[in-house]
Amino acid sequence: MPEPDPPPILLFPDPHLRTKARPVGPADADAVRDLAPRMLEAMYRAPGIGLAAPQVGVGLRLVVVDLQRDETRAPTVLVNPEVVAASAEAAVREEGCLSLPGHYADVSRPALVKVRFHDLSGARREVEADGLLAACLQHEVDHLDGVLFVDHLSPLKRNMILRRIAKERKQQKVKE
Ligand code: GNR
Ligand code: NI
Repeated sequence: MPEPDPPPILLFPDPHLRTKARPVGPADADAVRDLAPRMLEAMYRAPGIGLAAPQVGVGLRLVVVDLQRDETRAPTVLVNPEVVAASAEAAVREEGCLSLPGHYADVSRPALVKVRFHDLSGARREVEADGLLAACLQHEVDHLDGVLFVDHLSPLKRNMILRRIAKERKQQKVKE
């Protein structure tokens, strides 16, 4: 199959990243079938392990993930994903985001989550995740609600990153 055209990934502070996405409905079937492979392509090229539709400017509750490290691909498309259970125990892991490239911070989240979603064929699915997948799925569902990983940091750490981004943007403008 030819590789589909990947949409550009929007960068903070694009307002799409702060907009709550709406559930995918039956009328969105064609749009989702077109968009999901293109989101996967954008994610692989970045490269990243997950991508949410708001990151490409689409306000739908649609996520793609693939944690596979070698060249064998194991894509998962999650339509209307929901975290339906989360452990009391938390885990801390370093996160980054394709919409805040080059910025990383330790984020604390529930260590285990159960995520319910629909696949591309409409079948209801559920995944129990721990480790990196648990963090990634929570990070992606956050995107659907306009939440970024920096929102989970202390104000001090968050402002450090946001100030660095503001400075980079200023430098970028000087160069243009
Ligand atoms: O590529 C990504 N890596 C990552 C690492 C730790 C926790 C979450 C992630 S998701 C991120 C891609 C991205 O920005 N998805 O929205
Ligand atoms: Ni992200």
